[in-house]
Amino acid sequence: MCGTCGCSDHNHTHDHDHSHEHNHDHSHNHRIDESTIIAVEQDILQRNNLLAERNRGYFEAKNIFCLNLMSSPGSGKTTLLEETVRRIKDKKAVYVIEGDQQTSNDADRIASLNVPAFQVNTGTGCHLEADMINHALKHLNPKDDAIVFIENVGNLVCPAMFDLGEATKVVIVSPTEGDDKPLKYPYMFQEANICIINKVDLVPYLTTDTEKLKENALKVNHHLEFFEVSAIKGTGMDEWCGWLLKQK
Ligand SMILES: Nc1nc2c(ncn2[C@@H]2O[C@H](COP(=O)(O)OP(=O)(O)O)[C@@H](O)[C@H]2O)c(=O)[nH]1
Ligand SMILES: [Mg+2]
Repeated sequence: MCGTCGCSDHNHTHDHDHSHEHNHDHSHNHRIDESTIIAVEQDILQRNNLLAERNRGYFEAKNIFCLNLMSSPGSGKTTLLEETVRRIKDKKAVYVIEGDQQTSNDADRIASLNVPAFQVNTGTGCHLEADMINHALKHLNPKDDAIVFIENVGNLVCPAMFDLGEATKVVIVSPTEGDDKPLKYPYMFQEANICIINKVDLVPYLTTDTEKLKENALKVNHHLEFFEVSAIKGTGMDEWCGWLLKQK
């Protein structure tokens, strides 16, 4: 997990006032006990969980429905969000928190729809954490009864391990990725409540079996609820948006 890939080294670019002075011994001949690594990972996750509970309390007090959208890069999270926002923004106050390692491209795409959007750049980090959401919420200051969408950093692994205080985790997968991804990356599918299969317009051109994809996802999480959509063509968007608006 993250302790291995190093992404838990916070390097995100929101303003904070702690010192960045390091005093590491960079020699490579020391050995780190495995239990030390586990303890550090547990500390990071425990701290994150505490902050996530604070976010959850904030959402509950304001009757805000918050969703955390996760997928590999390019599955269509931002396109799906754009189309969703277009369809529901006159019925519901909508806010979007965008996570990416670099650039404000996605927040700019959402903001051009006249919806408040806040970009978090994680630098080398490969997932969002609860403190980044807390920071974004202070900027966005969402109204009561709103929907807050979080687009996580494109990654099918690490985001699954970090609770952000959301009510619902959504995994998005597209048929271009093949039908075996739920088996190869089970944690993401285990953690999710909803699975959106996006880009169904491409199915006729691919060998991916959508039914097999769903079967594999249900093998790791039999509670998953599915939506099959094409964010580009609009297929399935009525069902998805109808479900969203019924949540609160
Ligand atoms: N054919 C097709 N392409 C899509 C669909 N949704 C997104 N895309 C394309 O997939 C690419 C990545 O989309 P983007 O929304 O940026 O993905 P993200 O990285 O998950 O946010 C873009 O070229 C989109 O136009 C879809 O429903 N059908
Ligand atoms: Mg995106």
